[in-house]
Amino acid sequence: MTDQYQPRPEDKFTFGLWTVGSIGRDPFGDPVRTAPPPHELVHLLAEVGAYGVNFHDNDLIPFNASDSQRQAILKDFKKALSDTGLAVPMATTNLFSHPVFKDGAFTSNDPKVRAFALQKTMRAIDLGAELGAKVYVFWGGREGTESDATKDPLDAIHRFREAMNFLCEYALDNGYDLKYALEAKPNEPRGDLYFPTTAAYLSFIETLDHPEMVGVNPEMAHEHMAGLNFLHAVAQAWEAGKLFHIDLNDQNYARYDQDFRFGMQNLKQSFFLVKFLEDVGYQGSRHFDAHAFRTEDIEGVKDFARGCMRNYLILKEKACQWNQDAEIQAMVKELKAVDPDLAPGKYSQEKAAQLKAASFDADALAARGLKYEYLDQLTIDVLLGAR
Ligand code: GCO
Ligand code: MN
Ligand code: MN
Repeated sequence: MTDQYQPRPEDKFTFGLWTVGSIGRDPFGDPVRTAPPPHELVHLLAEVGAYGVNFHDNDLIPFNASDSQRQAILKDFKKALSDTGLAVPMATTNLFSHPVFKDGAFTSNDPKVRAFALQKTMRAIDLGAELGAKVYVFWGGREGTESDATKDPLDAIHRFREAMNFLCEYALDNGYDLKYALEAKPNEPRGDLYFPTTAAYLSFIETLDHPEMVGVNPEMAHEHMAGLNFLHAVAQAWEAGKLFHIDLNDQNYARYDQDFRFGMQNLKQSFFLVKFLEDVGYQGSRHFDAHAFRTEDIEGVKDFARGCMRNYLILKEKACQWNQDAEIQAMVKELKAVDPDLAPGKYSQEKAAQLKAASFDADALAARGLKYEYLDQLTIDVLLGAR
């Protein structure tokens, strides 16, 4: 499809090696595709028009790779990056695949496992920094429990804090220009994961030694798994100056992490999300943490990747249309109306007394129709191309 919805580098569209490299394994079935090596995935991403590629340490360098294997892989990967011009904006650690992490990494009950997780993460941070990553994501895939008989939740919080404080100092000590982004998920693969929502991380971050270095990486599917409104989580992160990264994908509510193509399922939520990111001027990566259906071959993987970016760009255009629609904007303006006489503003005894003495006709206020049905329908008309 060649039209105005072609991705450009300034759109900052990124994919993980693990996303376009997904081999379609699920708990019930074997792989349906073979993953091309990382340097070929870089070329695939360049072909579909992405701006950048992100990775877990072991997406690039297998867990047991020898030094010479590591050197060879890195050489090919760096060549692919320079041949295509793709950036590496983000990197992360795989702290969930190896069975050693079966009871968690930073929160494991075993001090040896916790130490190993720190070692693995420091090495992965070195790798990310070497390749130019500016954001480092922490998704605690195994940081949780099946039974609370097995771990004290306070210990888990303390251990996680100790690890994050240690790793902040590590980045500072090495002069890395790196920010950390914490990614919440309510469950899966553990029965319950600690810090289940973006909001949980936002409050935790303030308890760290270097809160300025640490923000969040909210994922659409994760908040939807918890039945929450993703836009509201993103808005809270943004307002706190903590939206360092974002994982875009899609899925139905109340399911496992389906990782569908962005924009394919919940059009309206996706629309308001894109509109928000564009309206506030979010400058970070638009990272698609999703993968192609299990029915697809490598061409289908490209269709999937193109579709994520295309849907974002179509929704961005719709957001523009919504912002320029005279009727919609007149209504929005009215909703944002302020009355300086009634705004509580900063507290003073005088202001409090004045407010307490004011008279309100609550029944008359309540009787007004707010026209939200109409405004929402205008939105649907824009979205469905009927306007
Ligand atoms: C998941 C997560 C991961 C993380 C990734 C980056 O549900 O599997 O979303 O894909 O985003 O590990 O940290
Ligand atoms: Mn996920
Ligand atoms: Mn994710």
